[in-house]
Amino acid sequence: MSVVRRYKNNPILTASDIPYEVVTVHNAGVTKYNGKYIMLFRSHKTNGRSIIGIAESDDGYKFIPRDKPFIEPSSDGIFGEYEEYGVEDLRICHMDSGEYLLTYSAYSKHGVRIMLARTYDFQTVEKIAPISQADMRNVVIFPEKIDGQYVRLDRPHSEISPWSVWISYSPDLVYWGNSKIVMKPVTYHWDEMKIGPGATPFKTKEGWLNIYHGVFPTMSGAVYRLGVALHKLDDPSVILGVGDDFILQPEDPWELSGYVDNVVFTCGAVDEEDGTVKIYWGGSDKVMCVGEADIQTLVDMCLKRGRPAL
Ligand code: BMA
Repeated sequence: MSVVRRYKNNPILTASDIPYEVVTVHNAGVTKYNGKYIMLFRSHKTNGRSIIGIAESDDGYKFIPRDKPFIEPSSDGIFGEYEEYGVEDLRICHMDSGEYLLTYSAYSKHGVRIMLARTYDFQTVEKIAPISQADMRNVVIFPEKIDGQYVRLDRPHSEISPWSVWISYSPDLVYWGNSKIVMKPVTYHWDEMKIGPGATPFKTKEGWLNIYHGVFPTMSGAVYRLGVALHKLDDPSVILGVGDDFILQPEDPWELSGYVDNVVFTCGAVDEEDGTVKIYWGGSDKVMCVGEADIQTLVDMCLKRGRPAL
């Protein structure tokens, strides 16, 4: 049986469900709020630039979109300057203090960087600050402070090393530093070209589970798959193991072909009390899908059939 059990009615949300004009629905952050599942999804508009929409669900499968987008590029100030080309791939971090932190990629003529926003109720959103310089994507924040510091995984671009996962720390969410590399792709492996943080990490008894994406180059383009890594609870810069095998690859027709072919890409997962996790992924940068995995199986992949992180 495959590690991730796909939901039988995938895809769960597509452009035709959205009450304003968009051509894709994908790469969504997902969390629980007030007993409901909230999805903050990316959509390409007909000009090719992206915005973030919002949808709600009682069961984590059937999502109802609201009639207006949730985050759009600002038109002035620092956000206007750096969000002109669009906002993409948002992650939601439910801090144990109650707030929901949102990190997303902002594109502009200056490159791509990460923005931080916050909401308490998914009605209003406050954009807080840019939290990286250019060439950074895929930032996920850990849902608890560790040793008094906020902790995040990020993914800088490098011409020398394949794109890898780093960790950074902050006292206030705005200024980040003490960065170091925690995980690299493995040559001639399913993730050899580049890796990046995916869903916001969640806590298990054995460690923080990080569902990440890895990319393999082929003659017909890149293939995006998902894998797992386990970070030490009290020091997430230590990786206890990286699963050697991918947990999900493009197989369904809407994962093999769409806006960008051969892509499964996650920005969100919800761990449930029954020991399963709902993993949400964009199929071919065009539709939203969901599947379920047993958390212990994912942990065992890291600890028993793992590879070193570096
Ligand atoms: C990455 C990001 C993702 C996208 C993926 C596949 O570089 O742009 O948003 O899903 O490529 O196209």
